[in-house]
Amino acid sequence: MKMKALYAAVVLATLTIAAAASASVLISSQHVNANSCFDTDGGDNVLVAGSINATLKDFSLGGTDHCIDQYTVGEYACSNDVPGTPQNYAAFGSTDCRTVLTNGICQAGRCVGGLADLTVTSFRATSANGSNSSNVSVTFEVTVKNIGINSAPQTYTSVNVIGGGFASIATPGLAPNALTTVTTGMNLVRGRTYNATATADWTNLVSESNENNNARTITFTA
Ligand SMILES: [Ca+2]
Ligand SMILES: [Ca+2]
Ligand SMILES: [Ca+2]
Repeated sequence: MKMKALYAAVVLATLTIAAAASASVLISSQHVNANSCFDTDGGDNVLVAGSINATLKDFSLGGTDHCIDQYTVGEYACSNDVPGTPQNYAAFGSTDCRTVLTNGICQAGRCVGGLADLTVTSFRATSANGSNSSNVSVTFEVTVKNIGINSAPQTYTSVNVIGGGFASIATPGLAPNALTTVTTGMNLVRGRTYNATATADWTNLVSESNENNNARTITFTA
């Protein structure tokens, strides 16, 4: 059989996708041979990534659910699976996952709910060389990673040096699995040993799936 993409299908405004899990907005639909359409996720089901197969005359049609963008799932369904719709159509529609699940996003062709999770993966203090004064310039490098499944907007990362100082550093928004390194500097007493803690999202701008993994503490000698 020849393969033909369903994307080119004629749009029929009369066909709506509606099922238990969601109500996708119709993008396109295609008449197919009677009772030839099969959907692995049983209909307009945006919580499961499925695919459909059908035939039109001697052509094979098909499509696999996929993410149109970060928030939107593209969902395939057969009218055979959708009560109240014309029979023997294959349809493609979209659903904004934020309307289905709290903090919903599209991931691997389905909607998942979830939150960002910021954590400090590295925290380093480096003293400047070459000065003989009693003070020394110390640079702090903090790597913040989003290990959650949803994006985080811009946040603030703190560096708190006990007996030394405090800094709040603007930290860019991070997609899932993205990381960034931010820096700040302080003048500290040369030769003194300090405890310092770096904390991601210290002003608590972001709701995270784990709020207890945001801080990392080091001991260093300036
Ligand atoms: Ca699906
Ligand atoms: Ca489906
Ligand atoms: Ca966290």
